[in-house]
Amino acid sequence: MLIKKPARSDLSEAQTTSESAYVSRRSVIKGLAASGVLASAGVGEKAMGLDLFGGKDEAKQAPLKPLEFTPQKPVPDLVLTPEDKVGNYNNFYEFGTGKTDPAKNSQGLRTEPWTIEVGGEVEKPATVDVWQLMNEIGLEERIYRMRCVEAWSMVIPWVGFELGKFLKRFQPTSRAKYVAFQTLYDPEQMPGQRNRYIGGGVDYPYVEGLRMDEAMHPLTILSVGLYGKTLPPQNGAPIRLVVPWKYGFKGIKSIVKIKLVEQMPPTSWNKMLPQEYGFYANVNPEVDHPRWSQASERFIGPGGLFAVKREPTLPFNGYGEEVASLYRNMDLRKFY
Ligand SMILES: Nc1nc2c(c(=O)[nH]1)N[C@H]1C(S)=C(S)[C@@H](COP(=O)(O)O)O[C@H]1N2
Ligand SMILES: [Mo]
Repeated sequence: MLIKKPARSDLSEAQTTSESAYVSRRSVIKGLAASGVLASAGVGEKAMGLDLFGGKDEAKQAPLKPLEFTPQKPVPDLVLTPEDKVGNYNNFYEFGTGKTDPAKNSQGLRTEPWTIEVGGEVEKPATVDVWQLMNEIGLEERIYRMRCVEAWSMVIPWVGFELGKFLKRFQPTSRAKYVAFQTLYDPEQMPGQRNRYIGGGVDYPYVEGLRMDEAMHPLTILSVGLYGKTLPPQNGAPIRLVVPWKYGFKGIKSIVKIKLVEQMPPTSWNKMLPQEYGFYANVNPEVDHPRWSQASERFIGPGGLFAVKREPTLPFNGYGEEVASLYRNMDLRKFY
């Protein structure tokens, strides 16, 4: 897989140290998990107040469990976004529209038990227990760039499995042309679903969709963890979609329903502002958002506020070699 490597000269010592520190801690965690030393919960990562984004309101992080997974081959030059930033700079409007709101407001989300209902154009519809699935499906690490449509980006070490492998279990019929996803609808737990102001005016439940070939592409994953542990609630616990060549809003969180369908399904941001957010939402530096340029992005990496770097945005977020062929005959200005 193609991961954008910053030039050597762009790397500060702090950045490279942070990457290697993660790798060694990860193997420790894996070792402990394998030897059964860690029961569950709070692997020493506690609440992360993030001075960069307003550290006064420290969120008490819900306990996370270590996961067993196949690590991705190390990419020496890759700069990861530190874990505390991945967990304290979020979009999850069900918990508020401020970047630190999800970390503050989602820690009580009940993620166990959790099931996903898979249906529609499949021979074998079923409801899947997500925690059971995590134990048997075989998890792998995927270090992906993530580019939000708001022109900021991160590099996140996800843990998950290919959506395509998962969908095959249900035997899609020949009529399945698209996949529709739905987030939990539970106004009691999600303040943004009780109050339009808190929820940013989104029509809940949050819904997303992919074309069948996009869903079956090996880069597309369902993620159940990051940095070696189960997903923090603010990142979409216990299971969310990750499509690295598309804008972040395609990565729907806390999924409860997956339906294979014949027609292109409605998607939340497209319903709200169709002239700004398309169904495809492929990262494209040449097609600007009506209100801002998409030519570059702020990379949220290690270091303080002034270490945030502006970098050029890459077509398909750097994954063009793998995915450009999916859109061979399409006008990407029209199908944004
Ligand atoms: N249910 C739901 N999923 C969502 C969102 C949301 O508001 N609700 N925001 C999206 C947006 S705009 C982005 S950029 C990513 C952010 O994922 P992260 O917070 O894990 O980085 O989640 C996406 N998934
Ligand atoms: Mo986003």
